Amino acid sequence: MQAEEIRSYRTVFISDVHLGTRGCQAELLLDFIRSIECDTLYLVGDIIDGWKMKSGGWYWPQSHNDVVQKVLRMARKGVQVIYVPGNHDDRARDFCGIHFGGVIVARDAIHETADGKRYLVLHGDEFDGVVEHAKWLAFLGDWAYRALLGANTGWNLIRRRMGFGYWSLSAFVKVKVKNALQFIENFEVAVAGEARRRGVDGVICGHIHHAEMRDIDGVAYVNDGDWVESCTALVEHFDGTLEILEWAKVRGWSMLDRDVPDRAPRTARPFVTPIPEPGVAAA
Ligand SMILES: [Mn+2]
Repeated sequence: MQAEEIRSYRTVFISDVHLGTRGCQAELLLDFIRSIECDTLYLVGDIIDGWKMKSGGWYWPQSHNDVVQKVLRMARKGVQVIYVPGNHDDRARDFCGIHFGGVIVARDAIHETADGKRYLVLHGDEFDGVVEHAKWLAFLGDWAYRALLGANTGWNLIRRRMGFGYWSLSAFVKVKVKNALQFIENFEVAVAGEARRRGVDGVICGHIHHAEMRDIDGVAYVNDGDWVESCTALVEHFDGTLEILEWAKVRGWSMLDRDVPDRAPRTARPFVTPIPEPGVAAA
């Protein structure tokens, strides 16, 4: 195997992976996981999509298995893995307080950075009054937003030339986009408010598939994004600095490019990891 640069971080946060769905960018996530090492890994919810499992649309290729295997291996090798379940993997919330395979399950957590800042870590669906909005948001990337606004302008130009009034797509798109943006704003303010209430410096969450790092009235609001479309992770450097990594951008890959290098082992392995034999070095 080629020697490759491994990026070292104090802490890595990922969420909204949605394993078990076709939308999950498992190959990119595997590439990310193989390219990093960290002391602590937070899984900030919606890692496995139990909703899809129930509704029958379950999709579980080798790469999804590999993600689970890789994370469990990290835990075995001494990485502190903290799993904060989300609303799509809410069954795991029954296991809060339990350790399995080196993974700690918790309803939420307080993370202290190297420079002494304290962050509340939670998935965020608690602050999502209307879950439907979040589902629709998952499909709204920046490109979609721009495309919709562009379509809106063009649409009305055509309508005007044809003698129709200003209506329809315009209003629809604008209200939808405005609702979506308003939803993000409301969500961010609500989550930041919870951090303020708990007396911490900031909050780290996921859920709305929208990576962000900003100050909201003196509280740091940080969202690690998702691995369905934006493929983002939040990393903490050893000096405590937080950074959002857009992995496809880091790699210089287009999200439309299907030729993502696939270095996943081809042999199928069991979903549940057996107890490792002593003396066998994990690759
Ligand atoms: Mn969620």
